[in-house]
Amino acid sequence: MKRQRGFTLVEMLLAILIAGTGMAAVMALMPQLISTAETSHDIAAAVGLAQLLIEEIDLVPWEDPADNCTYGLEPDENDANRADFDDVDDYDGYTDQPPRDRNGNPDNNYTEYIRSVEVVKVDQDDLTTIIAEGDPSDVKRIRVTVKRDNRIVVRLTVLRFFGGNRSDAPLLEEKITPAAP
Ligand SMILES: [Ca+2]
Ligand SMILES: [Ca+2]
Ligand SMILES: [Ca+2]
Repeated sequence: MKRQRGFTLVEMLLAILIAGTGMAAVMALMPQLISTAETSHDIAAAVGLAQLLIEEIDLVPWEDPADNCTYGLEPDENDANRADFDDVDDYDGYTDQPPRDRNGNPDNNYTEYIRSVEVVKVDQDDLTTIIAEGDPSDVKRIRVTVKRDNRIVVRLTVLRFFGGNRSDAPLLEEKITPAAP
């Protein structure tokens, strides 16, 4: 029977060196791994917060029922009270921190997130072109941006068509990862 050969000293040293190097590589990666986990948690939270506003805006009419409707809030509506918002463009310029529900109740689990909404009219024949508020078009673009620590975490964009339909899924337009710690 052949005798098992023991490790030589050089082999032992090599093994220790390799293990040490591997450990050092893992240790060097740790901050990055933690930061990636934080980032994906951050993005998931921000997408959820943006989605809530997108879904709320889905429920209001394309245009105010008033005879003389204006772009943005109509004169009888208050920008401090989202329960007043009753058409898509009323949300243009809306911002909150912490995020609030339609009745103004804050969600204190997400106080570090800032949401803002931009509503613009786009050319119905070229959906990438923004046109003046007074120009005729059957398409409004709604964009919800969620920021944290002065950086954009996510930006969701949907198109809303006259008559009530909107583009299928919100487009996750930007997903900016945080700077290295
Ligand atoms: Ca109204
Ligand atoms: Ca309006
Ligand atoms: Ca309105």
